[in-house]
Amino acid sequence: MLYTREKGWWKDAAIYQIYPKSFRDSDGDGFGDLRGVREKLGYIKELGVDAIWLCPFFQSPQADNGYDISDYYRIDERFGTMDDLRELVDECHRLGLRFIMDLVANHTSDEHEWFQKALSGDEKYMDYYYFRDPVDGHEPSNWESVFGGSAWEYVPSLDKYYLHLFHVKQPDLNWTNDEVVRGVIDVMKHWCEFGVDGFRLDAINYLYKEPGFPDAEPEPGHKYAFAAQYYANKPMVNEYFARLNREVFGPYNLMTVAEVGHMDPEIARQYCGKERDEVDMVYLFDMLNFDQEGYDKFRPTGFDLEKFKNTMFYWEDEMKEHGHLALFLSNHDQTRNVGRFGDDSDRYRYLSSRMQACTMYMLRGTPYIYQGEELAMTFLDYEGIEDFNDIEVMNTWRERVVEGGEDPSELIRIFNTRSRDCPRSPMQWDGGKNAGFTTGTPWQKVNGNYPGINAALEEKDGKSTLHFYRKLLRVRKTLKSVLEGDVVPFERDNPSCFCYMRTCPEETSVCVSNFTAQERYACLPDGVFDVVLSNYGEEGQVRGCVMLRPYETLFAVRH
Ligand code: TEU
Repeated sequence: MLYTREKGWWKDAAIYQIYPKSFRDSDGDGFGDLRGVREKLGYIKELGVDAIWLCPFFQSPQADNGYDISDYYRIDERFGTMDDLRELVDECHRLGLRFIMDLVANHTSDEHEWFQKALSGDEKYMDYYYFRDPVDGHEPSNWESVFGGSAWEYVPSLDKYYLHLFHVKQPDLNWTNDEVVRGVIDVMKHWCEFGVDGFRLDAINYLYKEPGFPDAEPEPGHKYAFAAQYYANKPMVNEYFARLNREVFGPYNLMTVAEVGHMDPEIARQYCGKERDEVDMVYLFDMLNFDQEGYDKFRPTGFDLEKFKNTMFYWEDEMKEHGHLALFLSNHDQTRNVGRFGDDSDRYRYLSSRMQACTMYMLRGTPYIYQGEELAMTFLDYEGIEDFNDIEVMNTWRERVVEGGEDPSELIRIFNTRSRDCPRSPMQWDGGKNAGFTTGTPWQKVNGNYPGINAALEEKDGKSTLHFYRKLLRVRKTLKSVLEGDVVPFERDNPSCFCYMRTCPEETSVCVSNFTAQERYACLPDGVFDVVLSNYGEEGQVRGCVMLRPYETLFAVRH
């Protein structure tokens, strides 16, 4: 059964993000799969979301957990079969859930047929990627890969280097070659015909690289340089978006969310502005990186409410006339939020997670809830480097511990709280073996706290984070001010509270959240407000200056 793709459905939708490898394993091989996702669709539907976004499940050597695709037309057998996907998509549609696919078009796997042909010296396919001659026996430029080290890899048999902004096994595609663009368009059309309802476009603002790959300025003492100014958001990206829109997104009436980093608002407005036909919304992947030194997540600086407020209010304001933001607290690249922006101790985990959800998801935009966030899943408890998997962790360990001599236990602590492995630990379904994720040996270790933190327990406890998320998503849909209204900050200088109004001609609502473990006051705008959401179970009306208990949040509508 095909679902009618209705234009603009995403405007008041909420989306659930699934990392299939860690979600639910149906066949005991330790690896989450498509059938596992299908088993849990009832749970997802009940949460109150409108769509699911699945991270990549295509054939892949898994060097970057599926973001390195070797065949865009095949399902990796660890995830299941084409029939499993058919059943999953059909079942989503039966339940009224849309299906969003992750499209990785900036690079392929080095095991993709195109790259294999390029490696064999076939010039046609060499031009599908960026192969360049050595310069004075070295890399063609000093660009650094996102995961550390040079972004160029030498191929002795060709005496050339190729560009990989990410993993060495993720060569960048050459989008200035029209055959590449047509190849990607074919892939997209294939999946549109299959019945997907939208694309999350991975690292999509990196598609065009400055010709000549000019050297960038390295940090003092560093060999390679962060060169985003030469590959992020080049004007050609607008043209690629416009073409994809003309040929695919428009004709198939797809929802599109562009994962983009290093953004300024003017560019964000170009990508998803109302009068342009490019993409529907932007997912600013580095939006929450205000608690670290620059782009280095492993040099945390601590949570700073002022910076958090400034970031959110700034983007809301910049995008208010044109554009649509993705709202998120965590994802498969960003650590668990409850301890990051609050307190994940037994005492405050519930209060803090629910307060963060209310603060973020009642803003203007589309909520993206990442698996396990609705259970207030926490940081990891791994003891040694052997428990970790991610490439970023491995590179950082080599640089800072093996070569740099830093304290290994301190780095393990940082990895437990900041790494990409953190949100990728298996979903905690119940208190049984491996948290109900698998009957086999999980590909990544389950967090030891699962007997006390899992979906079954959350289900039983009416005051749980899970129940709060369900209520929040329900309430959100009923309020015009939340779906359409402006975001108007108040108590801007309050060092402990995050407060804003949502206003539209018909209605005014307020969100007040205390981000500290102490009692704090916040003064509401004029009027009497009916409480519609509260993490302390508050009911009734509020007015004037309210005393907020530790991590208390209130969402209320003017009477
Ligand atoms: O990420 C794009 C990106 O540049 C960042 O999210 C970056 O990988 C991350 O901050 C590093 O800590 C996307 C995917 O979300 C990510 O999982 C992939 O590794 C990456 O693209 C390559 O496909």
